[in-house]
Amino acid sequence: MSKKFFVTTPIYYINDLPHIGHAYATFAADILIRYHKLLGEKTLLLTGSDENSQKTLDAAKKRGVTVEDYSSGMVANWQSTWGKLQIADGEFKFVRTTNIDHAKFVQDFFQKIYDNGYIEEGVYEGLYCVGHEAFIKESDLDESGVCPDHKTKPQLLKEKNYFFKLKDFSKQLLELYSKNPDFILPTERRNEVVSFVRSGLENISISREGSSWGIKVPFDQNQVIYVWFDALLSYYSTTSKEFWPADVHIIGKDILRFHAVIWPAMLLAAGFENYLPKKIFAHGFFTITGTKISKSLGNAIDPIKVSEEFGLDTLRYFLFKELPFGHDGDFSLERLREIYNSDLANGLGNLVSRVAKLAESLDLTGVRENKTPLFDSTFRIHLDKLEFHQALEYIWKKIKDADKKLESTKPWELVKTDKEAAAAIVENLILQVIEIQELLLPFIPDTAEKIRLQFSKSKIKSTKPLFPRK
Ligand code: ME8
Repeated sequence: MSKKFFVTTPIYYINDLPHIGHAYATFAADILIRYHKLLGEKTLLLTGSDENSQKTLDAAKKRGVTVEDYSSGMVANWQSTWGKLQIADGEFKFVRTTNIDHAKFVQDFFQKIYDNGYIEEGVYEGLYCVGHEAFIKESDLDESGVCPDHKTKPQLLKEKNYFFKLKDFSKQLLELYSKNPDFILPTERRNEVVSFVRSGLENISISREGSSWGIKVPFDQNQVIYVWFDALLSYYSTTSKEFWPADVHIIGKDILRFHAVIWPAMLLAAGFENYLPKKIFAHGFFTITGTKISKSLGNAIDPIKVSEEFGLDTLRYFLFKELPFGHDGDFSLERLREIYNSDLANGLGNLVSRVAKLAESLDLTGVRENKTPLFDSTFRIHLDKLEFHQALEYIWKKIKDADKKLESTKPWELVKTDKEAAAAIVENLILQVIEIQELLLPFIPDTAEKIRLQFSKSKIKSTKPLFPRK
């Protein structure tokens, strides 16, 4: 039986259209899927829509449509975005939290935790931020009393709620982190979580009173299940058990505590200790000239527009080259153009076109089947740790090495005196190009496929540049 690989993206809110930040997390999952698929594994990429949120209701109201119409229209937009961005070659699973099977799974899970004694009744008195869909503290607000991320005043609640006994899991969580040093990556994020749990957990409210929107608590029709409890379960609610546990949850650093603290505690409480995820990777945030990306600020960048202008592979390359995965930084089209010209047009594109031209002039045959094993150990280590930036640097070092070899051996001059020696050099360069092409497959699949086709023909021919200078 082949190994399986299951990766998830966040299950996104649908109060707006996808922007470059959502595409970033989803491309990361896609890179892993393509990589594991090439290793011969059975793969699953799960993404979806987190619909049982107050945000969905508010967005529908603002547009004056029913929440059902709003949601189905928005979901169609998100699905078509992932299709246009060729996520997992179109073979991904999209879960909707309004799906009936999902709701049933969530209710059963809630009941199981209740039966296991980890849910108790209580009164929640405090603040709630709809932007975060989270219970927050006074100390989380800025000086003017608003949520610093959403610039909104939190709701003041006093209501009967069901509480999850998160505190009971402190010891097991700390053991989990210490036994599995790569459970939370990058390491700085892991350290943050460890000190958060060490500083003492509190039990958390996992229901809301009197709301009509959401999944009902199975034994109390007056309460709906807290949207995060519901959303986290979407990783498993409609996926086949053969894929459990998740190999990697890709998330942004904004939602780390939900994933690294609450989610494993929920699984432990339900007796799902065998299904604890293997890895949680919290990536960083893109800003636009230093400001948070948001529709309300009018600075959200549409990934489809950028990919139409510069090419999908350019966008994919840029996002993972520009920032080490896990760091924050700015997204700028100027930088994208710079990197396009330096790395793709002058780097990769130029090497491929020079080698193809030389091969054509020497009448060389392409490589039908590469004998070397796919992906060397350095590359594998980088991808296994989601070190995308380092993996790309590793590939671009190979491009530079091949360039240097071209420059130092000058086969275009050698051919005048020793055609055989020139052909031997170019044949070697063809093998180097093929090796580079294979390493590129998870990152820039269309380009890699074009190179493969060009260099596997019985007669290698030069073609138009892969990346014309812009
Ligand atoms: O939090 N830069 O959904 P969400 C990089 N529904 N990544 C960004 C980004 C940016 N500027 N903006 C958003 C939710 N992201 C919940 C998740 S999971 C069970 C429930 C990415 O629509 C990043 O991955 O607010 C972040 O964590 C995610 O979008 C948040 O998406």
